[in-house]
Amino acid sequence: MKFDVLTLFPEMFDSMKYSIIGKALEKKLVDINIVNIRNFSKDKHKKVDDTPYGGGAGMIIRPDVVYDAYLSVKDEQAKVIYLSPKGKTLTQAKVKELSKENHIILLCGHYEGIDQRVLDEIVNEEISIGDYVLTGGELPAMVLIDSVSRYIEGVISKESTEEESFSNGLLEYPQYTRPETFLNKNIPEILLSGHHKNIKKWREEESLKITKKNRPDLLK
Ligand code: 4GM
Repeated sequence: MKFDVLTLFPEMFDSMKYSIIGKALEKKLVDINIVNIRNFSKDKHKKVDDTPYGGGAGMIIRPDVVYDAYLSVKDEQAKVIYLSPKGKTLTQAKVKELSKENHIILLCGHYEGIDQRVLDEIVNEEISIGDYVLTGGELPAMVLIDSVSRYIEGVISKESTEEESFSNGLLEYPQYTRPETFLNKNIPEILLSGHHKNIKKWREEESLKITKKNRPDLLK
């Protein structure tokens, strides 16, 4: 899977060289190409934004600069995603669907916004990672890359995506490891029984309990 990221803050993506995504990059299972939108400014001061037509606060990123950045990575087969609080909410089902793509181009905007004409021209999907506003689309782009990459063969084990929250529409059951007693608390006795059918039943009940408590909306 290839990701191109169009951003004004390329250094923010340095953090993706760590942990599981870092390993996936080393193994060439995913490729992340960061494109600095500012490199496409024709202005001698490398300016990329200007004041909004019609007035109002803040600055708007110019469409020509974003378009030239896009042309540098353009591919008719690629899906172009704009990360914005106005987008459709990212869900695990959507993440799974996106993992089937070969090439995704992510456009990171700012609170100041991007001229609508270039968005109308190049964006296939507007996606939000949740109902809150951030200073930029970079963290949402990293959230999308991380969540999608987990479904790419070889990044994590198949079993890891099979028994996790949302995989069966419910939140995950609690997990325990050694020591058997911690701060005077024992682990649930059933987990020591070796009775796999009863353990499975207990885990399903615990899943339902935590989902009812924290996310009753998932049960509707
Ligand atoms: C406004 C318009 C995405 C703000 C476009 C981006 C939250 C999300 C921004 C933008 C963002 C989200 C930048 N904040 N909920 N801020 O996915 O790119």
